[in-house]
Amino acid sequence: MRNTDDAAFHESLEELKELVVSADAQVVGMVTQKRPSPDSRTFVGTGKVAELKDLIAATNANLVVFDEKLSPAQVRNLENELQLKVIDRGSLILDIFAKRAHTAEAKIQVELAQLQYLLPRLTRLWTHWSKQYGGVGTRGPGETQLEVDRREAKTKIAKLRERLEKVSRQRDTQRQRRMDTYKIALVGYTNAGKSTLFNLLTKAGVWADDKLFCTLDAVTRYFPLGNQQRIVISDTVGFIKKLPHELVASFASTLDEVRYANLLLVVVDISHTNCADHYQKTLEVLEQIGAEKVPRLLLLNKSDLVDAAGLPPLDLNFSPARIFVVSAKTQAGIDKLLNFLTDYVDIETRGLQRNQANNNGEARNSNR
Ligand SMILES: Nc1nc2c(ncn2[C@@H]2O[C@H](COP(=O)(O)OP(=O)(O)OP(=O)(O)O)[C@@H](O)[C@H]2O)c(=O)[nH]1
Ligand SMILES: [Mg+2]
Repeated sequence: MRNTDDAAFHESLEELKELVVSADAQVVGMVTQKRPSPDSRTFVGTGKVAELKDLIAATNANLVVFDEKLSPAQVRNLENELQLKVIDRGSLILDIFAKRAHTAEAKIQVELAQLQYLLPRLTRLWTHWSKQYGGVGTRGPGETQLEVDRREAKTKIAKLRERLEKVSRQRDTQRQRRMDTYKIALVGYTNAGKSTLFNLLTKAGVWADDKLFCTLDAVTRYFPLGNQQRIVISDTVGFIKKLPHELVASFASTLDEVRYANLLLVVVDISHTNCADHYQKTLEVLEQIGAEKVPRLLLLNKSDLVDAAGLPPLDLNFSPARIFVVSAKTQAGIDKLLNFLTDYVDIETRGLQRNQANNNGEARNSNR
């Protein structure tokens, strides 16, 4: 709430609304405040807290969500004053992740992030609230764990880290086995259309929906392309602004699919008013996870919803030959993309095989 850039401020709130809906809650009212710096006790000022109280009474709200990160003390103070559960954007995102986590790995990752991010922000109110309302902001694999004594949390965190490392090692082994396989990963902002494209390209039935964070687990499938036998493609978790760093850290092993890919297909929803912003955020996360050097193509998706010809260029530094205007819905532009990919991967895999042959040769020579 302290953003001075008006447009970004409102866009962020619009996105928060989408997040609330994706967590199966409903928005009944909104309060904004601009001030040079947040109040250390209650984030917003005293007047705003009073305004919030009135709004809560008028709308019968049972949860307040803040768009910015709150300190554990601010959560406590706000809950005391409002007598209502208070969560921040990070907790809300965690909640959506918790709901969508299906594989063992995703569950451990969410649980770890919950213990690190949520535990310090939980108050006595939450147990009661969680039972009564199903607990947006506190449910998920770590729900029962969150009732543990805070002193036990450290031990739990250490145990979860250990389990995650084990899973990560298994992934490494699988990846080693796939060394001679060409790996493509779909990446991009949440709701860009990655899973829809993935399904179209692989005929897999991965869940795609107009909700944020449908996909949590990286799904990898063989990708039939030309005469190539050994290509896999992965669908991955979407990115978003103000993602709690605890969550990015926990999902590091899933995001390895991106880091170790041979080619990234960066998907952008060009029909979205904030697509340039989403694209920037995607580039930032790619850098954050050490994937900035992986070669990429740019897919401008949902072209059926806009006049793509009239759009300003998204990235002037990007080679136009590597930008594809597509629609996963109408399949426009997909043939052109597939033709390009077939040739590109063909050349690249020949390069890979040459490198591998050289490496093998060197190994033989050094063994002499
Ligand atoms: N009109 C139109 N809608 C699309 C297109 N591609 C995807 N969608 C819709 O956009 C929504 C999001 O698609 P997903 O494929 O789930 O997006 P995602 O990037 O996988 O999202 P997360 O997994 O949440 O990160 C769905 O409702 C899709 O039907 C497209 O080319 N045109
Ligand atoms: Mg998806």
